[in-house]
Amino acid sequence: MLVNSLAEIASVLQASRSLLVSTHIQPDGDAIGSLLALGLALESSGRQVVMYCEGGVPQRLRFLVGADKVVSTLPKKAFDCIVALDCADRQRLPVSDEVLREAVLVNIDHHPTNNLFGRLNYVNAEAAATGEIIFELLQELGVHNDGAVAEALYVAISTDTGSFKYENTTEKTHLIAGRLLARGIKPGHISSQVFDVKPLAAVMALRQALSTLTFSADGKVAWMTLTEKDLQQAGADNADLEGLINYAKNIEGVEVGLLFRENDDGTVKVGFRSFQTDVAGIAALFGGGGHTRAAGCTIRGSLDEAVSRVIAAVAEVVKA
Ligand SMILES: [Mn+2]
Repeated sequence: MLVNSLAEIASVLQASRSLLVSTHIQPDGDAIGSLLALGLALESSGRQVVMYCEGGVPQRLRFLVGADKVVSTLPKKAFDCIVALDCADRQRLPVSDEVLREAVLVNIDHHPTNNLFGRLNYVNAEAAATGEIIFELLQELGVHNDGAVAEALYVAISTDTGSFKYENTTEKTHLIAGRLLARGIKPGHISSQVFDVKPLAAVMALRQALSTLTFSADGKVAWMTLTEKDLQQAGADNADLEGLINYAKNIEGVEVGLLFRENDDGTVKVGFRSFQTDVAGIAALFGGGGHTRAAGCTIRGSLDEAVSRVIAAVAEVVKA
């Protein structure tokens, strides 16, 4: 599902003077790491680059060099090229149709459900992270790949592989990580910043979520819920919820873990994690998508409705 080659993508980027590099809403480590790596590298090659991320860079990733250059509102200007990173579909990219119409849209991603919404598309579901693709793209571009870029790519790859623990981790993942370490980055320092130190709000949200932990009768499905009010009381935002879902998935005997998060706009965001079950297929029933063992969807309706509809669908698949 690659469609275009990295060489074709590189030549479009090289031909562009003014670029917008962006990533998905509610960005994770891969989103921000890929954004910074490509943005900084293109900037160092003399191009005008705007790095844009709706809501800005999450607090725990602000230690990365270049994080202060990422804008959270889009400047009113035209771009030759817009690069969407780690976005499975057009809706995940926070850029209006009007802005997109003027530019060449390049879609670089690793989600198998990517619907090739760009004018050029490079989608490699074998890549553990979009950051792996960016590593190869930078080689293709032949741009200077310094310590800041290496650190951003290391964050991208280590977060999407859960510190090289998930099934998506390949020999290539480690080879790329090795090349990044060769540039002198400090993995212990990066890991403690990214994975270990938790904001108080995240721990308070976890305490609340665990108090809602519920199981299916056979014990194979576990889920937690968080209301908008819970999050307000914890002082938590979306970034504080990253990884929280694993507390449901990682319980002995559980096959699918879920987190239901009530939004203030009458929708519920549902996260799915599994050991083997294809949860992307289940999420797709509700208009969502993602990876086989990590997926999500957003459902209109109350929290209780979302829980009963989704758990029924999950139980159906897990039973089979
Ligand atoms: Mn990713």
